[in-house]
Amino acid sequence: MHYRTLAPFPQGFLWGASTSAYQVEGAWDQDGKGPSVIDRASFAPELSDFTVTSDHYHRFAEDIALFAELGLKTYRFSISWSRLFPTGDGEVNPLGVAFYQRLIDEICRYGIEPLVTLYHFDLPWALQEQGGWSNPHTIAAFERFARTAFELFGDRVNYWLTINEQNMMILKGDVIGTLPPGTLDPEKTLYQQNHHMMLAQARAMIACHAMLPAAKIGPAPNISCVYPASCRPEDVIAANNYASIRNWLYLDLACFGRYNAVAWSFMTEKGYLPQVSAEDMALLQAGRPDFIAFNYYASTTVAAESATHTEREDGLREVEDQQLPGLDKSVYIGFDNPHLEHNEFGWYIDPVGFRITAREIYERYHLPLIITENGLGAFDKLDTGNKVHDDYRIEYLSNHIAQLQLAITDGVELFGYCPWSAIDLVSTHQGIGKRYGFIYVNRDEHDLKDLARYRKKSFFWYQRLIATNGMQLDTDIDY
Ligand code: BGP
Repeated sequence: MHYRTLAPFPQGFLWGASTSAYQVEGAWDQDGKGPSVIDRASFAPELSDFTVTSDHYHRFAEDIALFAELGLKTYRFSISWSRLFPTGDGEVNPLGVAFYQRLIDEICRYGIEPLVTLYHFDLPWALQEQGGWSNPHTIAAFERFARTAFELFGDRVNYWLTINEQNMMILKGDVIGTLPPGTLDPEKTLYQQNHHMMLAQARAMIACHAMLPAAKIGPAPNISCVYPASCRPEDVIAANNYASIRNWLYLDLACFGRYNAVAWSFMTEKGYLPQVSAEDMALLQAGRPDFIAFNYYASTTVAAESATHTEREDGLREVEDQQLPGLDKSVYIGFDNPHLEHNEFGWYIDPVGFRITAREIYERYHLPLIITENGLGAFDKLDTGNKVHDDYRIEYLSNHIAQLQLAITDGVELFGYCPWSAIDLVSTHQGIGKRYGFIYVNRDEHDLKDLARYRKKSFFWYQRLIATNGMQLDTDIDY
């Protein structure tokens, strides 16, 4: 459908940017912070660890001033659970509380709306040692953590996110999740963990509504549209299966309080069914989100399980795609999408898929949407004069935002956009060399240099875009 006129971005649209605690704060063991699963994980030795990252813990005032200069209307960040509760559910750490009080005050001082993720991958290690999300005790610990955050910060924080990318933690449980290495029956364990996280999320949403009636809360999964590799009906079924298992299982539980039928059949068939009680289902029914936040980086393409060849007679090619987590080749096979290009890390670049994803989610749940991650990871180069000419990032963002405007014109109720990331930070698996930020942090994988902050070209481009409420999308800008 071609529109003669596009709907503008709504007044008060929350132009923002995102980070997460373990990727940006550093100070991993300072001022009473307990270790998290991230601090205990092992990463490739040639890549940076998460001990210092961007040192935001010590430099947050300088960073927030830069975010204000950028013109951010909202800033999405996460609270480190083990900074607030070093052992997950014991004593509150007063220095951890003080840090987030100062951070939130600073954000609000500039009139920026804080958007807080409660839990972004960094489960306290003490809870992990007791079984992590396999142990139902973690549900109660999460509720306590959430209630404490609502009590401490709810006077200034109006928007809350429960759990970042719960679906990725389940689908890639061995890589970013809380699955101990060597777990027997990993999928069954993960789907039980998923059920517990869902209950924890429901409890947090109920608590938020009771404690902060004016605040809004929602989940933040990673959602991507799933294309069939061809118009073969079997490929369409495969795409449908994958969408249910990758996307709708999580959002149906959060928004409808029930299990997705196809995902349930998949778990039954595979022997992955979690233990679910009638009380659990009543709780899931009672906890409802006010909005849906989602992260989008790329689309995915799958073919039917019957395609046993890596190269099919129709010329389509199987791929091992990083964006295709939870790959179960007996249900769907990841295929190349010949219509799309990749970034330097092999992720498909698909702005139209962004529009499709927003439309699909909105049509399915009819809740307001906000994007909490979208962006381009690249090996940025610091040029003379401390400049970073990241035109590729500007192009990526401009193309994606243009599709968001189309989605708004399609009728999608969208109230904010927070690209990843506000400032350079350490990538979940690929070190500091894979950069996403509008602000360059002067360090390498192991050489911390001076950690100085430099505005990239994309900084000025996004600043202008925000100032025009999304009107000036063209990519030319003096730098
Ligand atoms: C999302 C995570 C972020 C961030 C981002 C980019 O899955 O929520 O924390 O890491 O992906 O991924 P990466 O750092 O692997 O490039």
